[in-house]
Amino acid sequence: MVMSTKQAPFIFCSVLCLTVSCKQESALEEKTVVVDEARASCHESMPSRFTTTVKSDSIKKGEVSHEGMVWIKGGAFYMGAADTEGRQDEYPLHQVKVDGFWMDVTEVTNAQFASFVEATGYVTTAERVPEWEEIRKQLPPGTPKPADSLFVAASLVFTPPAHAITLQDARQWWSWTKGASWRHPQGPGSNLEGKEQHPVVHVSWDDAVAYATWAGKRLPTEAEWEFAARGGIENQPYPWGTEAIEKGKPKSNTWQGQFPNQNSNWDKHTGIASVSSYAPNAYGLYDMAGNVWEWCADWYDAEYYISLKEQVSYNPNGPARSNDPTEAYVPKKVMRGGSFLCNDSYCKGYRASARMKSSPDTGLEHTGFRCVSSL
Ligand SMILES: [Ca+2]
Ligand SMILES: [Ca+2]
Repeated sequence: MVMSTKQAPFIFCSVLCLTVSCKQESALEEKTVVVDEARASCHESMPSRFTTTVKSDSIKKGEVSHEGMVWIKGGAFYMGAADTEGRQDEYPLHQVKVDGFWMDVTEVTNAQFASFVEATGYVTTAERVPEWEEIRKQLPPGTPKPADSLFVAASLVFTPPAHAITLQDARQWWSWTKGASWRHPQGPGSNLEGKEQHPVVHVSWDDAVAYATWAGKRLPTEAEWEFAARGGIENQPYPWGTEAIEKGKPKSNTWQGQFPNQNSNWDKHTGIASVSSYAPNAYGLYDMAGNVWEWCADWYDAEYYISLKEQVSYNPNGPARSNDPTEAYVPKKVMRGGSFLCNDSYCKGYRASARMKSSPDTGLEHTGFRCVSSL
């Protein structure tokens, strides 16, 4: 099987479906998810990176520096969607209290991540060859091993089609690209020149945890992230309040125009922007809406908010295990904030309460992170 970016089965599960017998196809269809447009996002139901080899356990905890961080005074807030714009997993609105914490004012940059890699020799998930024994854990039982040619170090790169398409299948604009990684965000022909202040991308959750450990920090809980994103503005849809995203001045790096083939560039950034290119929220935090999605510490559970029985949840740190009914076999972590690919007519991931999820071993061109510290 030839792997080319445009035609090829860049989505691993699609590849699997093409390589198994008819008898097994029905089981595999569970992995080939066609997205319900009403609930779609720019990367909903994307495949896992399919390796959970964690090298982060060899990273020694560093000494935290508060440079580039801001103290977020804790407090109570209502978590979830206060309007009718939310997805099902954003309800019910519920009261949460979080203790104070330090938070990076920007997404972690390529320059910062490069310092980490230089200091530790860390190799990211996307730079490693996937391992079948790990892959099979996230597939329906009995799934046969796909062709060896598909086991390559790769990551998912945004490759927009030339014409308008229906938005039912995210595989149309994501390509499983050999050689794509944080060092080569658009694939082997790309590099980080002039992108030192861009957020690092193609980092898995495991990579983000490794960096945070080295920096003496941690990933934010989902509750901390949303509390911080709201900047003290209660029950409003965006980190800046209520103004519609395409009214007034550009407020964040998202997608304007017809997704995914036409970007009007109204916000002056077609792709990823340098961190802090737009105004911060009231807590001094940049890009809490848009630019890149940000990993949180918590497992994702579509029904987590429903499960909270307490009147007020104190420092909630997520469910004990993942629960994504759309992909039952794949454990997923929470991501927040939306990205440069989020569009008002489609994803709306930049809403303060919007939740997204991905498997901890997945890297994508629109996914990064920032860190927090309690100390
Ligand atoms: Ca943009
Ligand atoms: Ca962001």
